[in-house]
Amino acid sequence: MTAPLLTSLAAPGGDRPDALTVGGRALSREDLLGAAGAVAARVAGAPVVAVRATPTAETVTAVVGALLAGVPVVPVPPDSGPAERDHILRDSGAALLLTGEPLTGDPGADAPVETVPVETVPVDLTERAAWTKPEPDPESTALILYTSGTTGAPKGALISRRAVAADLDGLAEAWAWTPDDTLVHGLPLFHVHGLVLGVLGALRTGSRLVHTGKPTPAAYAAAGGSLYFGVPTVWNRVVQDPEAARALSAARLLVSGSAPLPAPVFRDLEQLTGQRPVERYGMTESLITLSTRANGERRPGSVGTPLTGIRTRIVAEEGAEIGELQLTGPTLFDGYLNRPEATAGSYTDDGWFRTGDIAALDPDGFHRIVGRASTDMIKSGGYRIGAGEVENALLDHPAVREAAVVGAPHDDLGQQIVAYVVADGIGEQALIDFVATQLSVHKRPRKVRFLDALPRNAMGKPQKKLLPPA
Ligand code: MCA
Ligand code: AMP
Repeated sequence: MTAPLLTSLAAPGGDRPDALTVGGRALSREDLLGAAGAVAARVAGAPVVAVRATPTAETVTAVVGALLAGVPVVPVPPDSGPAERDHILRDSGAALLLTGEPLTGDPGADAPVETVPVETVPVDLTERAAWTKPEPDPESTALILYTSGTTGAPKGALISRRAVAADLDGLAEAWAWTPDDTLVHGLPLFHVHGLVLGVLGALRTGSRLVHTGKPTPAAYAAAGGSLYFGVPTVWNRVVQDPEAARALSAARLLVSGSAPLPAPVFRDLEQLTGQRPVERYGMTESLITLSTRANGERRPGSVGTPLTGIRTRIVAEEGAEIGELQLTGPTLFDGYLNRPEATAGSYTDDGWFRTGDIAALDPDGFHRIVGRASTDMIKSGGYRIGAGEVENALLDHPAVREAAVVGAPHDDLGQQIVAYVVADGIGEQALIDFVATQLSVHKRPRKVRFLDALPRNAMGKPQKKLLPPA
């Protein structure tokens, strides 16, 4: 039986003034509960609440406050442009936006201006209120996480409290994660990795949390943690900085996920820190489902075995050894908000979730992720980006007539976004900047190639495989 999501947050004993440090601001658990209690009182009864997910203690307080009150949280990337932000607010129906940013009369030129009507609710870390109501139904929605598909605008994945709790318990078991740990990371607070594992995981296990603001090698080295989280790009940057890497030798566990960890980075980490990283695999829709173990073998290119409660199968074509990875278990999402067809399409007829990832199973039960079924899902720096969303943003520019977006191999980012466009009278940088003003900054192309026409088949469908090299 899984304990309710926030049970251990208020567990007695062991509190310390720096139980959480986020963006340089330290809070005890009592501070957090008090300030989050005030948030809970403000938002209680709302159907859903958005949170401007800056890497701050205010964001953590806002999320915990809404969860205390049982109000589903929609994290909004703080750098998202109006097209993406408006979509998230409109689609989720959030009428309240929690933010730690001071509400002055002059928002400044860079401050986002919502075109969707939303009431901004300030989060004040100095407020205190006791929240004494019991925990909401475990089957209710904890988070609505917007995530890209291959086409169209991002979809809101409905994640229940039960799914989050089950996943965090599975990870605590796999990684021997306890209150004695200090978790360090600097990942964004609007995705599963940084928010679910990186914040709610620390709160549920009772470990200390140091969020470094940005996940730089120097900040990781200075934080003195026992448990570190990073996407492969972060680990690649760590091994490029041998002094910072060596400073992590004292850590208990270095964990990589969100994208494949290149074997050379695995080996360099082992050489510089004296320990092999743990690699784990997950998706927004399923949370983390596979991992190597703190007390088990860790090998390059392998994401290990299922967490407790998860079952996997690989559906391969006749005679093939690799195929689509499919899952069942208590960590799966409850569907996409407002999108019954997309939800139905993500499950097989016999009820298994289709990850869209291609995997292989070793004889000892270890899983290897060998690719994705669709080239239209790009992973850059650990961010999931749908080619279609970037293509639509490009096509919104009046000078662009056709657009095709791909993920090209990149040493540091895994993949980089490259756009091929047919356009008149506009330069590369202007188009990159245009996308950055519409979507989140990490969704802008790194390169734009101008073509006279996109390669198409006889039916007129663009053929991305025939595009020239980036
Ligand atoms: C970026 N820059 C650009 C462009 N793109 N400038 C011009 N043109 C462009 N096209 C700018 C950036 O704004 C930045 O500026 C500078 O260039 C460096 O960018 P970059 O190389 O991207 O580095 P970065 O900004 O430091 O980002 C790398 C990163 C980041 C920190 C690793 O990608 C990141 O935080 N990734 C984590 C994603 C994540 O959490 N995914 C989890 C999804 P400036 O320096 O001025 O800012 S959840 C998930 O996947 C599942 C469940 C799972 O398994 O975990
Ligand atoms: P997201 O929904 O943003 O969490 O992205 C999920 C996708 O990230 C998965 O479908 C995989 O393609 C990829 N992914 C996550 N972890 C790993 C990993 N350890 N190895 C390979 N791919 C991964």
